[in-house]
Amino acid sequence: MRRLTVAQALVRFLAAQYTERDGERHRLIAATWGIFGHGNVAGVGQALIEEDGMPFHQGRNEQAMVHAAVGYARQRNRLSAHAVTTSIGPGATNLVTGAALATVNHLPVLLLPGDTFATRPADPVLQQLQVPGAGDVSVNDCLRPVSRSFDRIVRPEALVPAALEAMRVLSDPAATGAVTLALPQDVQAEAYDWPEEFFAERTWRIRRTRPDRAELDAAARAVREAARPLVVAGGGVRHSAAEDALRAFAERAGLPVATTQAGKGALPHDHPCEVGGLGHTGTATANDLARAADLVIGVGTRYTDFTTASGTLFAPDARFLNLNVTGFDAHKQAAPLPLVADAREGLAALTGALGDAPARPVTWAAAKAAWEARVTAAHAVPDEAARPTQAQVLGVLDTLCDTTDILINAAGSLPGDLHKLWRTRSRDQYHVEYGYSCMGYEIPAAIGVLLAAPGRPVWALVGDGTYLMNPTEIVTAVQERLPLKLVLLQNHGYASIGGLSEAVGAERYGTDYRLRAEDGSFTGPPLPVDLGANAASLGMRVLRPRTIGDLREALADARAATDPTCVYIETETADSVSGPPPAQAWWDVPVAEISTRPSAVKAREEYDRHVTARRRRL
Ligand SMILES: Cc1ncc(C[n+]2csc(CCOP(=O)(O)OP(=O)(O)O)c2C)c(N)n1
Ligand SMILES: [Mg+2]
Repeated sequence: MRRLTVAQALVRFLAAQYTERDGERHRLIAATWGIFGHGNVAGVGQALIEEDGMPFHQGRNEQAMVHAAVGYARQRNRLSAHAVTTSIGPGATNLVTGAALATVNHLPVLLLPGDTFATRPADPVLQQLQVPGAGDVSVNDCLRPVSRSFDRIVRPEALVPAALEAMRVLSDPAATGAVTLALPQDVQAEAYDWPEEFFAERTWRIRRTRPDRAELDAAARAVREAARPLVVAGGGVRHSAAEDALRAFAERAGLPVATTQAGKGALPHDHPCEVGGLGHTGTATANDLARAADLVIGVGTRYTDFTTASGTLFAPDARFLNLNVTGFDAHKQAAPLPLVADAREGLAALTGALGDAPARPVTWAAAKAAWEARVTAAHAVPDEAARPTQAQVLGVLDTLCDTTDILINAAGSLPGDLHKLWRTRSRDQYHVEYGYSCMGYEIPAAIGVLLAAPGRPVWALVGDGTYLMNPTEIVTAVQERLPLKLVLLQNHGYASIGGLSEAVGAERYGTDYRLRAEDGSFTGPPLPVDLGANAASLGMRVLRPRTIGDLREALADARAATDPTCVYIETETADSVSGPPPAQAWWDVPVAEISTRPSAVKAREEYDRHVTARRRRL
């Protein structure tokens, strides 16, 4: 028996948990992020001092700490994760967005919010929200729907099964996401006699599920018989480290491989089988192949609306073969051919089951080259003295990056531009969080990636709107001496949603950052903000290029820098010549069915035309 508080026992337990996959062992919970308040300072906070085996990082905002943990877990292919401790009340509810992001993206993070007293000596205590008629509910219940697993430790001994179950979920490839253990403030500090074996080292094997024989036979037959198959590679390829297996499968069968945002980089951009992004933000090459495909082979994809062009991309009679570690995703698109397995195991088994069928010839080389020419055109710089468009910023970055660089982004117009234009050189270079597309993910996630991949150039690409939503983790990068590279693109508001607003007849309403004008509208001059000065005030070195020529120097300087460096640049509005190629497939954003405004009436006519192409698969 060992006498410890609940918080001390939990931290000791977490420091002894490991994962194992492919013969390699990793810490399951490699570090803990925290912001202390009365709900965790004397419990988990005190316990962290006593535990040498648990590194600690100090965050500025609870949501951002979860983003940092998620960035870390993705970079570590889910073999290792972080915990996040918060106080109760606002500290705990600030976790909700981060938890949802983790769960949507199937990325493990352990959340340890403080909770109101289990013993209820004084109701309410500071920051307690009481629900009349439901005395057992606290604000932490907001975390239930966004967590893969939720438990509240109202008695010390309940920690033992709850902690073990939390580790099981975190390390299960089919179940993982945010896992919450809510820790009432009084229980955290309570002492208990723990069985010694609770603290023994435990290794959680990350399962590589093999396919079912009958599912595999049916899948292999479909691949052999298909006339125009297309592979859709999603984030599951990355999580499973299935890139080599995917390459072998694609080469062996002669298959084009299109990618989702989470799957981009599964093959390097110049591999003959790689046909680029798929769907609304995808390439013409991939989308044309998708429209013609008779068999869609989804590998580790959730088939979001961006991937399927809101149900309009694939032919009505296309068949779907879905290789996925979860039955839920394997049965998407009313799939007649689910293949429930780990991506790497499933791809290897499929390759082995192809028999001696010859590889199909590559028929898409000309289309791939044509798209490549469009990328080159979008990057082209006719005048070094001009202000760059966003695509030209990406073009300059493209000339500087090698296989070691990692790009992080999540929202705005950048995910679309990157999906269409970025030439991904290595399997972990493209880190775009588009499952939750959460503004403000970029800077904290970059910190998590830097912790997971020290020495690599890590770029957070951030729009001005995104920056304003969550810049404060810059201070954490400074504190941790991490060479964060922040590219801050100033275009005075929401270029992405502004463009979308115009397309759906909403007239860019409320999307530009402008002063309120005499008539009450936001049509005055751009807001007099200096985001570069803001980043500098938080401790970053800030470079302020104005022209494309300056930008080249600034980005090269930032890339070589060993201190946190921001490149703050005002971008030029792109037109149809200087911008990235337009969308090659639809995205469903419903338009007002009736309106007094001609722009909305016109947009609705357009919308109705598209809607007729939508196909529900039953
Ligand atoms: C937390 C959050 N709130 C709102 C949105 C909806 N949204 C998507 S893009 C965007 C604007 C992004 O602006 P900025 O970062 O300046 O990028 P730009 O569109 O100018 O490229 C908004 C509000 C979101 N994705 N995330
Ligand atoms: Mg902007």
